[in-house]
Amino acid sequence: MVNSAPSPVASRKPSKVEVIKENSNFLREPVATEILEDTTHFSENAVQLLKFHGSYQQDNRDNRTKGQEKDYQFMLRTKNPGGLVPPQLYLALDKLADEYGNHTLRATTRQGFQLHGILKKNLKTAIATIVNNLGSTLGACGDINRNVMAPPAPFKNRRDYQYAWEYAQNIADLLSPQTGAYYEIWLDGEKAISGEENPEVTAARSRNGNGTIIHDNEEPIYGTHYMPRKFKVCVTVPGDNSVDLYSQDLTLVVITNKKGELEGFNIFAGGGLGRTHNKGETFARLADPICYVAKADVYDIVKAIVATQRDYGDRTDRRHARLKYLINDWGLDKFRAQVEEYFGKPLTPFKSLPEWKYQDFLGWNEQGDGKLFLGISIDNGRIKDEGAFQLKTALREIVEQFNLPIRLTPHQNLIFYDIEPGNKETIDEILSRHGVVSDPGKIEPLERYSMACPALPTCGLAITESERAIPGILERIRALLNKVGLQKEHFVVRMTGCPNGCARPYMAELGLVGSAPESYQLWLGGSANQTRLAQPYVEKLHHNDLESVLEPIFVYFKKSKKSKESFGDFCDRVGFDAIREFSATYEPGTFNGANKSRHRVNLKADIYGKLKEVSESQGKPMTQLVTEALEVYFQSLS
Ligand code: SRM
Ligand code: SF4
Repeated sequence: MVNSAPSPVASRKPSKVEVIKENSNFLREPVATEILEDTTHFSENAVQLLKFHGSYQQDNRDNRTKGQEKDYQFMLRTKNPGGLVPPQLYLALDKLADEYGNHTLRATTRQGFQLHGILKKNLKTAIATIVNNLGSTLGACGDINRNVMAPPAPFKNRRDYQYAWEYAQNIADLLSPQTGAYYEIWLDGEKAISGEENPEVTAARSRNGNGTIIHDNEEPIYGTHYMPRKFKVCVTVPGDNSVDLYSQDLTLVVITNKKGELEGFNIFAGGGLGRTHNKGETFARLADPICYVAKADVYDIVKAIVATQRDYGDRTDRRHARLKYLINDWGLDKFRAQVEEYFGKPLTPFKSLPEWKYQDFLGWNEQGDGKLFLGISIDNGRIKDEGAFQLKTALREIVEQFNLPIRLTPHQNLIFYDIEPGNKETIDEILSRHGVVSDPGKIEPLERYSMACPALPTCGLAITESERAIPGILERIRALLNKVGLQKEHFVVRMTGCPNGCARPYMAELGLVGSAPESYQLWLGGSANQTRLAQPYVEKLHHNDLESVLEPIFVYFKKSKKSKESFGDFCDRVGFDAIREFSATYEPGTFNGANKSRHRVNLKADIYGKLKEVSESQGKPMTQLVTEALEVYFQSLS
């Protein structure tokens, strides 16, 4: 049985990864042995454990050749609570990317950095360099609490923001693995010099609240088996949804009193996006409001929710192991009752909150203490030099010259802060000399609000392209919007190479989710402030069919949208039946109301019925389907 508490699934066989964790001596073996071997890659068991240390074994899928060993390389992911990256760490990562990586850095959707392309023989040096420069990769991946997110805007005159960063850091510390494995393996046993942990956190870690702690264990909060699956936390302030709060396992919202002092937190739980195509039992889910807690109880409620998932989460089926499935299976009442048991007292009701807003904080802004911050857009998080566009060099030059701290944003962008106003001009000059735009008004808004995951060639789970495909896709969407007369329109587009949802496509107004080579599931109807789930509109949209499927939808939107209604809100309001109906009878090219000359042919009722059915399921106009079918037929005649 896993841990001490009874689990409803404990009688079923634990998954393979549970056994690997159990036999690992708290994340040590077989990584500790295999890192010393002169090989290009790790064994399957070590690969699973390596994730807890912040690294994935990958191969460059562009270089796969039948019969030859894979081109093995490693991805390293940093953990930066609230996206905070000190200048020293940034410069170290920039150098590591050139010395051992693929010359790029990638800002992630959870406010971390990834390095790609590191060889096994350089992995230890790379991790040690990160730790010695105030960073860490411990727990960036694996069945454990991941990077804790917080709003990136460095407002110095907003106490609520200060609390969000403070508690993001403290919760990250509370849930940090306690095993010595990381330092033994990567730093030859030397504990890193890191910031002092808040004594309240240290006390909370060992305080037993009705079974939240596993006694006499190297990991008092996690136990020998760690979590059943990844666990994701964010802390935000009322109104600021820059963190995509509904997609997290656990969200804390800072609640202050009239004087701006911290009183407590609203708690949401059970969000998550990963799913698998054609497996209806897997799904994206929004987090539910759970309760309010006073600030003195915040660590105990975090521990109570972690313990509930630790002890009752499914350890037999990894596709059903996230907290969202436990809450979905149990219902909120049972979940709250179990949390209460670990918490030791009744949960108090959630406090009302204002509407959520999504902001990216790009461009120059006052930070509230006389200094400035600058949000810089990074296309899909990829920091690189390419031709006249020298983003990587520009960022390095700015950090070297001004020693500026950074906050990574949950939208794969970056914010420099604590900037003396007198340095604004020089920073703008450095950026423009390297072809980087600092004025967000000059960025194509579709690009500004879009995200794509890395997918090919590094991600082993990618079904199709994402990061490399999205620039072309956005250009085509813009051209189509212009063509139908929606030049000023823009919305949130997010793309992933598979259904795992790393760029959170299910929260987008238009989501493209890899479903087959060169094909995507099309999701529509999310909201601009990321508070509503989109729904799947087409299962397999070949990218060549993008225009024919989207044109009728955009035309319908243009004709029937309410004033100021966004694209996602429109799709959600009118519903897919209406969109399909409109698309099926839509005549391509008639968006200006022009009455194009038509040629009518009669079809038998059953053929017409089938045509309509296919048109609706594929999202393509009937005229187009008939044209395509006849083209094939005529070709066969010639
Ligand atoms: Fe992710 C797995 C990249 C955020 C859901 N994710 C992966 C792996 C490690 C592929 C693998 O397992 O072999 C990807 C590495 C690709 C590469 O080559 O670098 C990967 N995920 C990313 C990043 C880098 C995407 C990005 O564009 O930035 C993000 C890193 C965040 C970080 O710094 O920690 C990233 N992944 C997310 C998010 C969004 C979020 O956390 O806010 C999600 C959806 C939210 C969620 O977890 O529900 C997400 N990633 C997944 C899943 C599906 C999990 C599930 O519950 O089903 C997998 C696959 C898995 O865990 O089995 C996955
Ligand atoms: Fe890979 Fe899929 Fe995540 Fe994209 S969404 S990075 S393809 S796991």
